[in-house]
Amino acid sequence: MKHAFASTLFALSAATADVMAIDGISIGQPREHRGGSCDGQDRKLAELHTRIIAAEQQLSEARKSATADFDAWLDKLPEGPQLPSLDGETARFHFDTLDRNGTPNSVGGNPAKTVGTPVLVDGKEGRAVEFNGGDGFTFPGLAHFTRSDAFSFALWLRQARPTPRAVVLHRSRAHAGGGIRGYELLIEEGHVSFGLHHLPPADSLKVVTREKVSGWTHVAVTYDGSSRAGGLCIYLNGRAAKLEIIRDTLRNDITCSEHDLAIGHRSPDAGFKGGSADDFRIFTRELSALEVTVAAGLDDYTTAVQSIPTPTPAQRKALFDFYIATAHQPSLDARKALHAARDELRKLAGN
Ligand SMILES: [Ca+2]
Repeated sequence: MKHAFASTLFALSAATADVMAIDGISIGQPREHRGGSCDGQDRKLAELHTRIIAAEQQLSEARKSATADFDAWLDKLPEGPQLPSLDGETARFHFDTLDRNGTPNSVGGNPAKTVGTPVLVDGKEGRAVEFNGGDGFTFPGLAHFTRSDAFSFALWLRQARPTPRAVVLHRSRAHAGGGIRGYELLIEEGHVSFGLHHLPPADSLKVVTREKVSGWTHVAVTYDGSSRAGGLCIYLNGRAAKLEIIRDTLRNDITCSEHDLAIGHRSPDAGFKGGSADDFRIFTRELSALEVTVAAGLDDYTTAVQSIPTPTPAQRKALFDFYIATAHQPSLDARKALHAARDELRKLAGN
């Protein structure tokens, strides 16, 4: 599902490109002098693009060379598997208790802060929170992601009824018509969408599920930090959803220093009126598909481990992707280097 944009970038070296508008800056065209050397900045930009391409190739090579290590890792997995801990989890909200100040974060970080008067109702697991469209929570200090950061969100959702638009989760500066910058999870006529926006529609990426949701649904969003729609996945009840790409033109940053991550509401906008949420989790990495099934309460991991030494091809691929995402050190190192290069480019672009 990943876009192979490395070859495109590689073909457009700084020496040959007339105009290259990727990551918010153009290569090879005159730019305003800002007190430094334009040539020097162009050179630095070209170097970073080359570094990104090399880091992507390194990550790909690491994956290709992992088979023997993977087989050794499989042999060491214990029988009678324990569910894996999901690394990189910075927050988890069960919404089982609520007071005027907020609700606790069970992994020990910042609690959620109550906005308005959300109420607790029977949930997917214990209690859940129900919103009136103008209330919910904010999450101070959490999920301050840039477009270079990999991240994942997972939560149970239940909408009261399909509406044209319901803002479920967002960290953004304003609503869509007011100069939005940030990220957002919406339900639109029953379809789940996720967007990363600098200024839509020209500078934005957004995907939406072809499938509609109803009743309690486990929704997970994973993102790889590539600034490409192909780096976003939405899972419904633990399964990757077929997505329609609405936009794939994000070139500048999505950070929004003014507001906290929020659930249930955005003003002025259509909040998640009558909707409920349970077991909201935030991760600072891209979960693998097998990890998403764990978050969704499915038994895929257990059955895959029990299938060893004769897993089906699908089980072997799921275990391999999980291994690459969590345990294969060359892949972990390559992913870290790729993030560093992408983030340096983002900062050079001034956003
Ligand atoms: Ca709960």
